[in-house]
Amino acid sequence: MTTRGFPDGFTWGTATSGYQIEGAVAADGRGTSIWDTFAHTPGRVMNGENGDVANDHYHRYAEDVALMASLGLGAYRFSISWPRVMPDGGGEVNQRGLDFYRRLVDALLEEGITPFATLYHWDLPQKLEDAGGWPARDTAYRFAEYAAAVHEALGDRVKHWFTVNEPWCAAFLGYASGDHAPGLRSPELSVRAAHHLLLAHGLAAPLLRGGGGLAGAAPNLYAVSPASDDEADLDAVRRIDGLQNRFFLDALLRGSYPADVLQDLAPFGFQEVIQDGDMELIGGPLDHLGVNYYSRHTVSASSDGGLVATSPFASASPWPGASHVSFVHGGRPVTDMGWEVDPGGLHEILTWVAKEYPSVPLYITENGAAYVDTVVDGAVDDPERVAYIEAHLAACRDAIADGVPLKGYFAWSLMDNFEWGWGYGKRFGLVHVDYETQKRTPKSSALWYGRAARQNGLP
Ligand code: PNW
Repeated sequence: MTTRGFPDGFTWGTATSGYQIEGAVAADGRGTSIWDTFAHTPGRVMNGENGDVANDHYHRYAEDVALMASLGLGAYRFSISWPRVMPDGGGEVNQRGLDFYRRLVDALLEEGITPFATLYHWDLPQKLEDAGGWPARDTAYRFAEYAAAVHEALGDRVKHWFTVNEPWCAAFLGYASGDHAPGLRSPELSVRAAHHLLLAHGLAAPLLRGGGGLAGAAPNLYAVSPASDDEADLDAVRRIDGLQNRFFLDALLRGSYPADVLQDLAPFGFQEVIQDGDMELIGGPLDHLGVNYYSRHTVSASSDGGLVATSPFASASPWPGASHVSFVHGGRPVTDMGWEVDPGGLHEILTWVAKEYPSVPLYITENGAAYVDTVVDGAVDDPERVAYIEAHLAACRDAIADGVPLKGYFAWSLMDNFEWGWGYGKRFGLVHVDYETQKRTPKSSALWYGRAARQNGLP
């Protein structure tokens, strides 16, 4: 029993994000976000799908919270929609938008489920994009204004905060490859966006720490390995690991960007974006670090491979300074996203982070897999997802045994949802969603995971 167990107080949760589940895009004074605009632009999302209705969670949150409670889950990571709270991105606060999150949080607390709130999961108010978006420094100051408004409304109830989710995706899929909103293709803009997303974190974190709040960021990290021992492939690893992992972690936890990445990004004018005092803000105290982990990248300096499919329409590179690098298959089984399953990579990332950036408490803020699920007699049996989550939880447990300060795990996702450029075709949920009827059906993975949560260990 003990070897399958986790430390007392380990947090077991699931995660979602606002645009992916809420729907109700016109309700209660919500403003438009860049994802509304992007999804309504033909050719951006598979089958022309969008988040207008999504899982209708805005109206069904009580049912969804009851579902979490019935599964025995102790925590829930959700994101707050900036344009619900500030329809124009700054200035006037929309009380009705804040009220939704107050109702959600109260419902969670009533069931004994600890809320973990993320402030930015990619739904930038369109008004701010029109004014320059993340490449504009002002967006970081508007984010701080938004963070202060949210903290004032919810800070008495929410103690666990994440500022930005996956700034790599927001900057490089949004502004370099154009696979995500706002769909721009400029390496110069993308590196500006990356810095300002981190600056936004740095400005907001101190505001969230008031009243006993704990603040962190949630970058997506990858294990990275070379296709061969060739020097050129090792340099490809350096570049990809640099931009995906070290760029964000060094900034957040050391208050500096890695020298080699600064050099790779110099052709895009990156140095000029950084102002005096920025790095002190970005590298300020961090109460916890969220790690989103899905897979490993195997990289080559040759053009043998391709890009990782970040949307069905992917074409441009999301890797400024490494656009010559290609991604090859490492020979592991893949999920329905085409992403390789590599739990060993999670152990590698966790032990590496704990060694390089010691003493910051860690959470796995996302981990999970898309598979093709079928409903048979009102039930969904998804043994592949159970195996994926079990193997990654075992990697977490082993990392804890190796001394990694891992405090909790959030499965992505509570339920099937709008998977960005892929629309509703990719299902990451522990709970199946029928988009015709909005019926929720716990898959066998949900029942398995609930058992793990209740016994604080692998079943
Ligand atoms: C993350 N990539 O997105 C997000 O935080 C979630 O909203 C999303 O649903 C989940 O992972 C599954 O995709 C990513 O192409 C999107 O490298 C794309 C990539 C990575 C993460």
